[in-house]
Parts: sequence; C-alpha cells; structure tokens
Amino acid sequence: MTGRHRAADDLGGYRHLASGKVREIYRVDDDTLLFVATDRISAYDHILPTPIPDKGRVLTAMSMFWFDLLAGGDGLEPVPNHVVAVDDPRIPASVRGRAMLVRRLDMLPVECVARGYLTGSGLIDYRATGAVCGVPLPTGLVESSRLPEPIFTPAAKAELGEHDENVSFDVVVSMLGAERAEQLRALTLAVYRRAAEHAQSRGVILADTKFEFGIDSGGRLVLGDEVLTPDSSRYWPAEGFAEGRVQPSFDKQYVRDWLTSAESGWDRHAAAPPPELPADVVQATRARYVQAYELISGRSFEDWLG
Ligand code: Q0N
Repeated sequence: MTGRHRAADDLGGYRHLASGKVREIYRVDDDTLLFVATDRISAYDHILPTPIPDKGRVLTAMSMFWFDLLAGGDGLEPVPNHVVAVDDPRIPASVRGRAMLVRRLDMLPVECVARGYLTGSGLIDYRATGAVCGVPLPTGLVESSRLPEPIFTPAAKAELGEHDENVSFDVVVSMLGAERAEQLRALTLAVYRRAAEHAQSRGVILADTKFEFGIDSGGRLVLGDEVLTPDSSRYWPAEGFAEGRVQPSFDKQYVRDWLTSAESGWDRHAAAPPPELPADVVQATRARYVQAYELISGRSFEDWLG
C-alpha cells in the first residue's frame, strides 16, 4: 500500500471487498456480493472532491437497462449477467437505488474493450504502430475516425491508480487459452454491436466500451461489473459529430471545460488535486447523466428506485 488510499469501511455489516475509483464491492455471503455505485466523479485521472448527486443511481439504472436488454429484452440471444436483485431487503437503505446484489464470479483478469471509433489510448497506439492491440488499421485515420469495423482491444488489469495496459489478442490467449480468448472477443464485439445500434437509434454514438466477464459455478461466461455506463464507455452526441477533432463527452464536458478554464485556477498537469466544483457545474452535470439515461433507455429517471 502506498498510503494514498484509505481502506473503505464495511457497509451494513458487510465486509468491504474491493474498490474501483467510483465503485465499491462488499461481501454479503459466500456466493453473493453487493456492488455499489457512488456519486463520485473522476476527470483527468483524478477523483474530484465534489460528488454529483444521483450519479450512482443513474449509472445503476443505466446498467440495469442494458443488462435487461442484453438478457433478451431486445429479442436477441440472451447474454447472462451477474445481477441477482436491485430491490431486495439485503440491500442497505443507505445505498438503495445505487446498489446491485450480484453473484460471485471468478473474474477474468482482462478488460474486454470494443472500439468502433478511434480515440484515447487507441489513437495513441495507432499513431505509434498503425495498429491497436495488434489489430492493423488502414492508414489515414484521425482523431475520432469511425473504424471500418469494431475491434477487440483487450487490456490487462493494472493496480489501483495505474492505467490498464493494452495487450494483443495473443497475450489474452497466453493468459486464458485460445478457446476462452476467442469466446471473449466474439461476445465483446457482439454486445458492442448490439448496444451501439441501440444507442445510434437514440441519437448517441457509443464510441467504445469496456466489459468485465467472470465464470460462474457452472463454468458459464457471465457479464459482470457495470455495463455500458458513461464511466465504462465513451458516449458522444451524434449531432455535430465530425472526425478530426476530439468529441465532446456526453456526460463530463461541463466538468472538463470548467476544470480547464482560468476560473478554476487548476493546472491539470501539476501535482495539486482538483478544486471543488461550483454548484452550477454540478447541477448541469447531474442533468446530463439523467438526460443520457432517459434518452438511451426511453425510461423516466423519476421511475427509478428512490
Ligand atoms: C469483482 N471486481 C473488479 C468496479 C471494479 N460478480 C463478481 N464476483 C466476484 N468479484 C467481482 C464481481 C463483480 N463485478 C469485480 N472486483 C471484484 C473491480 N471492481 C472494483 C469495484 O469497482
């Protein structure tokens, strides 16, 4: 331990098991975990000191919309997931609406990323090598280019605070074997295509997304973590999309614009932690999360568990 992170506390008598930047996992019993989305928000690799009210509930509602759709809600092949319940007496009242009871899985140590557009670490790899995770791409692509077809760009999990490391498909084969690796690639791309098509129909581009899979007690591959949220995905407004420039983030653009404005007084390349967000930036950002959920799901956030 570096000492930069304090251990998270237990919750409602459940032992704290693991932390993400903005999520926490607790042990309920031998087979069941409590997966909690917090209101914390990250930007420029920092967790900001100001929470976004309802962010945890919106992201949980959005994950559940996608888990339900992928489980057959769209009439296509059901994709199994780890969710047991979101409305259950075992969920402490303090986290109701932003917590899921999930089945304990044997998590695979690979971040399964699908990309339909070129940006972020994909663009960096492409500029250096002409490929992303060993997948060769045509010459002449630029920031935000749509790819000829979606690609599987796995990453190996890094320690908390480090960036996951992009790896080639062959590294996944060496870690998990060819059969499991091919199954992961096929499922990741199939789920991405399904979600991107749905998002497109709602006027939103799903540029890329990251899944975590686990193996259940019957040896089946199961979707874990949260899925297709703005924290695990890049969502861009379809309106105004143009390659050749960085696209505005559907959810975090107000935060980024303010943090990089003179008004914040913050230098994102210096060591200092980011400052508290002003109330108007918090409210605009909360509204963007709610808008993204309602647009993509066609559901009203008011109807989500309160
Ligand atoms: C688990 N993590 C990943 C998000 C990322 N269903 C499960 N069964 C067993 N373990 C896990 C899950 C799930 N999901 C996944 N850690 C444990 C890391 N998390 C940490 C919290 O933030």
